Amino acid sequence: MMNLQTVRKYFKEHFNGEGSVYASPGRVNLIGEHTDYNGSFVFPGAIDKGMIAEIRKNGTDKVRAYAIDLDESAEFGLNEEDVPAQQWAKYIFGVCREIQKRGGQLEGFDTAFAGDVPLGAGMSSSAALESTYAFALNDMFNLGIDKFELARIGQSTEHNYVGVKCGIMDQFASIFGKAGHLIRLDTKSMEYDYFPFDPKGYKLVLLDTVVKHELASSAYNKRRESCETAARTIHDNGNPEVEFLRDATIEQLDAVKDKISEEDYMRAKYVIEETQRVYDVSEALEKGDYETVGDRMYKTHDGMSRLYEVSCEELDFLNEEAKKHGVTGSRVMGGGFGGCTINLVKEELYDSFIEEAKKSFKEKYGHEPKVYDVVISDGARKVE
Ligand code: GAF
Repeated sequence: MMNLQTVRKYFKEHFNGEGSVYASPGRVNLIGEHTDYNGSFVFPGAIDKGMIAEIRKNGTDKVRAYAIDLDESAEFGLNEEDVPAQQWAKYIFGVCREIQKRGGQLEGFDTAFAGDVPLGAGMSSSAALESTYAFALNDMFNLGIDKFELARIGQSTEHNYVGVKCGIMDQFASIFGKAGHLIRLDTKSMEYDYFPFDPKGYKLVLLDTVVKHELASSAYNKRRESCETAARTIHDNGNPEVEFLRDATIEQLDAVKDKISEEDYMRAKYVIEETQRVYDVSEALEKGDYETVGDRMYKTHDGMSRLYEVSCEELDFLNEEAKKHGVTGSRVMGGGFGGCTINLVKEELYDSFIEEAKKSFKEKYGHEPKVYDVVISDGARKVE
């Protein structure tokens, strides 16, 4: 439903007249999961699904927002105490506040928005929303904020107004995305490069369990704390160079095993291994070696399931189905606790795999998984 006409129609109905229209996408991530708050690498790409918003200054000091998909309105001021009640409006409010904290001068505006990124599917609908407004307000109020800071504004919104201590991957991909390219981002130095991604003979497809387990954000924050505890302990025990887990080796982790909890150890082990897998995948992609890419995807799934414990029964089931069917690579994508698997499938296997996965998933869970073909697309932009 990322549809210009729809947004124009509802904006007109609610606010009369026309504003400017902006859009930002969700993302996929080939490999490098839960590495972005550990100073490590990620491999995301923006997708052809996202959020679209029409927006126009209204000459007041209030924001009037309409969420088309929910048929809900919100009105709020721009001061810290003006937090709106609706969860979706907190994202827009948070972006405004983070811009203001950085010295950006804002005034009231009217806005209507809609999206076609499935909510809770691990494709980053929230980053798409944040990036849409960060990009739009920067443009509309001529704030001159650079793209890195726009991504950080979205991330700080999550930290300070949503309560998820996320890394930078999702907002970065949504702002910096480029059609046909994955982004290899080093989250420690913030250096990045665009990696052409056109795996001849393969398809990248998402299977959405349509399951979202509760408490995902507190479980996410807890994992981040475990990683920080492990990195700090390694640092404090004779390894001053270790700032993030990305800098640590398994040997260094093993040396402090009795100083941290079993849980923190498992989390840290996963991150250190995942960091190595991202290096392996970078190299494999340069050579067009998709068998290695796929192998590491399966290993990531295994690590996310057993060590990081962010998978769930439904995701493990889809992963097993992929394996059974000879799919090249498959794993849970994004934060976990439900959502999608990302699958690298040989073209000739595609139809039979999708058919089988749908059938067996439905037999077990009573509903089919949703299927999304991945189209790697451009990042945040002004539509008109
Ligand atoms: C979520 C977060 F928002 C990202 O920053 C990232 O940590 C991801 O989970 C896991 O890789 O999408």
